[in-house]
Amino acid sequence: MASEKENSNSGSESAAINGEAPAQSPRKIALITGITGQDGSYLTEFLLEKGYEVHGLIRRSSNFNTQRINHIYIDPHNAHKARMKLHYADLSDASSLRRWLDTILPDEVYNLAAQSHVAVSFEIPDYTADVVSTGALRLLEAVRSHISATGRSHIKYYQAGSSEMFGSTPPPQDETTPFHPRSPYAVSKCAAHWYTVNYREAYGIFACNGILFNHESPRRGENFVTRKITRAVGRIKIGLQNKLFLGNLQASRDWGFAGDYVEAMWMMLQQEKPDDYVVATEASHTVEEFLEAAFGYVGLSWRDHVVIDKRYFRPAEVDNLKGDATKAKEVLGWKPKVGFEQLVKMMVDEDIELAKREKVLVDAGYMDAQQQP
Ligand code: NDP
Ligand code: GDR
Repeated sequence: MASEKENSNSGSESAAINGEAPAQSPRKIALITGITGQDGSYLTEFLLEKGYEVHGLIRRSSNFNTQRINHIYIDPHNAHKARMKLHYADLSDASSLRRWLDTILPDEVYNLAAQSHVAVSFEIPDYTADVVSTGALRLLEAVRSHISATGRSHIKYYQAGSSEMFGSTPPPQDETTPFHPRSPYAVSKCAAHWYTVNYREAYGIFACNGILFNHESPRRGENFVTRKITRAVGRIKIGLQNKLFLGNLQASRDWGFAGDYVEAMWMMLQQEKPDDYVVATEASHTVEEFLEAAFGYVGLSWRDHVVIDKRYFRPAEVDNLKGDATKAKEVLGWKPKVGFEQLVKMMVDEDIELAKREKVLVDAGYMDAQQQP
């Protein structure tokens, strides 16, 4: 990875605003917020494979935060080769969003950025609301004013909605199920959902809500329960860790593979009309069942290692999520390819390899064995 990712776009910021015809691009152009996250990395790979030019908005951080996309990053000094370009912006900064829309002139905008951790949203509710709900509004408003200034009404917008919006409404949950959110994160996602519907109805913007159930991968953040478990399984198997501290094991989730879910996002934007879709595997498992599958796969018993720690319980829990993805299957032609057992094995396999690499560092004295991920 290059040491700096300066703003690298070569387009003219003012061309579109001034009404000059922008140069016709042979490629479709996508703009992704949250490109450095789990879904952003898979979506980027997917769109590059489809021949898109992909622009990602990244936020400034004191450490580089591009680990998930380093493998596809090409230094912008090789501009003719680089089809993924990164730009500094933030969902809390409206002017940066509008500026990059005017510069990049995207055909499709994917709003994946969020403070996405449900438990953390109880700790930083104000910030979560600002980024997740008002951030979506800022981006929609930037899209609206960009269209108004340029006439580029073909631009399409995807909003990353969540099954957390259903909260305590019993399963199965589909597009008609009432929302009953149970966290500041989920309430904020509901607002973002309705902002998206409102901009579609009020301004005719091609804007879609994907209501995605939990989706995981070896790139999942390490403080979400699935990855926390598979990281621990890898480290326990290799002898770097013994205990795993968890909260509520009885919550049920409909877990799919992130690589499958980004395809559904793209499919929504290829339809003739904008709409909202539930994306789910339609199978639900408890955290305990995930533990059974992950520890069992490597011949361990989770009961020998898991310790319940009340700090991981939430002020309000979502007990049972199980999606009904009939509409996505029938209208989009989407279906998940990776099932629960395969997902668990994929994640454990990768995390065993990661633990082996950590062990090399520990044995060489470069890392403390007690250092928990
Ligand atoms: P991640 O937490 O892995 O990624 C979130 C992304 O948002 C990161 O790139 C992060 O940047 C970026 N981000 C956070 N705050 C800001 C901000 N203020 N301005 C700009 N960017 C910001 O999430 P996922 O990839 O798992 O999820 C993608 C989206 O889908 C999120 O909106 C999430 O809420 C939603 N979702 C996820 C589901 C899942 O199961 N994964 C299910 C349903 C919805 P950085 O890398 O710097 O932290
Ligand atoms: P979730 O995912 O809240 O569903 O949100 P998470 O993996 O954090 O929790 C799932 C369930 O596991 C229980 N749990 C624990 N969770 C965490 N993180 N850590 C623990 O130690 C632990 N022990 C038990 C939780 O209580 C919960 O019931 C994810 C995010 O990706 C959201 O952004 C997204 O919108 C939803 O999925 C759909």
